[in-house]
Amino acid sequence: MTWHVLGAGSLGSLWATRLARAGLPVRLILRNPQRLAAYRQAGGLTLIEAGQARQYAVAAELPQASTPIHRLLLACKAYDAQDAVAGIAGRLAPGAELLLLQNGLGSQDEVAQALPGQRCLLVSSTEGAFRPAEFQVVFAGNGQNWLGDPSDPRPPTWLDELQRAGIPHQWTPDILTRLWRKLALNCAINPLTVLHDCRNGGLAEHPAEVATLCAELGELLQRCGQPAAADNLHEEVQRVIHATAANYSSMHQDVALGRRTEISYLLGYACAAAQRHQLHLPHLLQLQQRLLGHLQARGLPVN
Ligand code: NAD
Ligand code: KPL
Repeated sequence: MTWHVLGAGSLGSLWATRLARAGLPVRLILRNPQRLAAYRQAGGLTLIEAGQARQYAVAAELPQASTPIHRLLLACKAYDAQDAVAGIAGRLAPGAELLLLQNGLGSQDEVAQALPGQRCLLVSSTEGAFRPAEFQVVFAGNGQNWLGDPSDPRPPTWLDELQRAGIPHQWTPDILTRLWRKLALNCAINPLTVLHDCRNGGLAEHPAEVATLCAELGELLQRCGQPAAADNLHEEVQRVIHATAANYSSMHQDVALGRRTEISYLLGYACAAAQRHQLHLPHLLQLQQRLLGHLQARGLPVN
């Protein structure tokens, strides 16, 4: 069964090269003829791991190719997911499976609603990768990929292929807990690093702000039926701030590079959920307003 990977960005390239390295059939789906021509010119995807670079000539095609898709890794940003899937929906075979790699929450529902009858597996990834150049990826941080399907606890039959490819993974019936927990961590850390213009470790100088946000996020998780995701949230946020002290958060990097953030699927999703539950979380709301103002002032999208 061919793995179609939509999006030759950081994580898409990381997955595609490891699958190809294991001899598994992989095809990249690139956005348009210009990207496809540039990819062919580059000669493949290059994975840089522990300082060693190796190129893999992974096959590539356009969204409108005619072959059916049975298994798709959707590896674009959350704000691109719905449009990206619309571009290949007509190619999905009956019973096709999609792995949704997007951070945050909201995009998964948008995709699933557009594809009734297809199985959407959700992925929460703590691996780290970045692109030093087009069609090159640096494997920057070991982590885990949690996979699950909120509507069906049975694992898919192909997890052994991830094993063969050396892609760390764990099937979990509680994928929503994982996604909510990561969303809460990202809401407690990422916006503050942008507003204080600091590395994650810089938040150790703002303990009261972090504690207040964690308390509100904990309330939100409880109200949204995610008590396990609320467990010891403040302690874990402090642990992550400490463990990743030297790093800039992903949102800080996006803003610094003038790139669109995934705010609508992180803090935006959290604030909308609070509103839906008529839960008053003044500090979270104020954080959202401050962040939106910051993005607007820099000419960046606020969605
Ligand atoms: P990225 O921007 O590096 O890659 C996304 C790719 O998708 C881009 O190449 C883009 O051109 C492509 N794309 C978008 N729309 C497309 C379309 N319609 N057709 C074809 N290609 C399309 O993003 P990333 O860093 O790989 O992140 C993907 C998701 O994974 C995000 O939600 C991110 O938050 C999450 N994530 C990333 C990391 C990381 O270390 N990079 C870690 C954990 C989670
Ligand atoms: O996931 C992160 C990010 O930067 O997006 C961490 C390191 C957990 C900070 O929220």
